[in-house]
Amino acid sequence: MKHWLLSCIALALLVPLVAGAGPVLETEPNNSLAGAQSVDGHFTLNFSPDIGNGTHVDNTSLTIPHVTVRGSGDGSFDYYSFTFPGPGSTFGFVVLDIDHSSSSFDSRVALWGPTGDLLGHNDDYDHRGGAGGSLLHYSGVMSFDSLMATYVTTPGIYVVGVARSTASPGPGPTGYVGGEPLIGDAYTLQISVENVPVVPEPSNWMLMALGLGTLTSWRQLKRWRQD
Ligand SMILES: [Ca+2]
Ligand SMILES: [Ca+2]
Ligand SMILES: [Ca+2]
Repeated sequence: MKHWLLSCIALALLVPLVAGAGPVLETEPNNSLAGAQSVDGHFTLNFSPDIGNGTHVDNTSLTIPHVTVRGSGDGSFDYYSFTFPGPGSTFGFVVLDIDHSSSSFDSRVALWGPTGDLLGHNDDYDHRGGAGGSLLHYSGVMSFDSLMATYVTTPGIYVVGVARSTASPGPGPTGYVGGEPLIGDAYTLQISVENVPVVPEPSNWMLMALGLGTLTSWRQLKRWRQD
């Protein structure tokens, strides 16, 4: 019984690795447009209560490929890149949505195109936009969490930048000036992009094969120990 339980735990750990799904953890250094951390290969259509299209009502996690990034500050800017589009498409809707910021962090988010052109940026947004994940922080309906949405049509590598609200975004290769996230700042960045490849969800057969493989490995290990 104990062995079976351990196998199940191992399987639970293996499945997200195989699927490539789940949050992407920020990897430093990612401090410049040219040094952005790629999130390609992590887009999914798994449900998330925190992913929407900027309106007050729509959850788009099941319809628009998305990736969740967990980042934190260390006195440097944080840049993330994705490749657009996937095969057979020419345009796509992009939503960049900051959620679950630490109380210290008033975010700004920005998007740069394949030639380094600044496509847009946002400081604060309606807390109801982008589905859940953002708190009402001051008067009216606004949150310190950022959100921006735009359409893209040019194939290539796009870069998302996360900074403090005091940062000034400019064109590449410089990008942001001033306002780097600081130690103690933390945030979740939701990147939604139409028409990019998604990680396929593991099929039941794959789950079963993984379970059998784990059990076999465990029995093999037990046999070795007995030899
Ligand atoms: Ca950084
Ligand atoms: Ca959100
Ligand atoms: Ca803000």
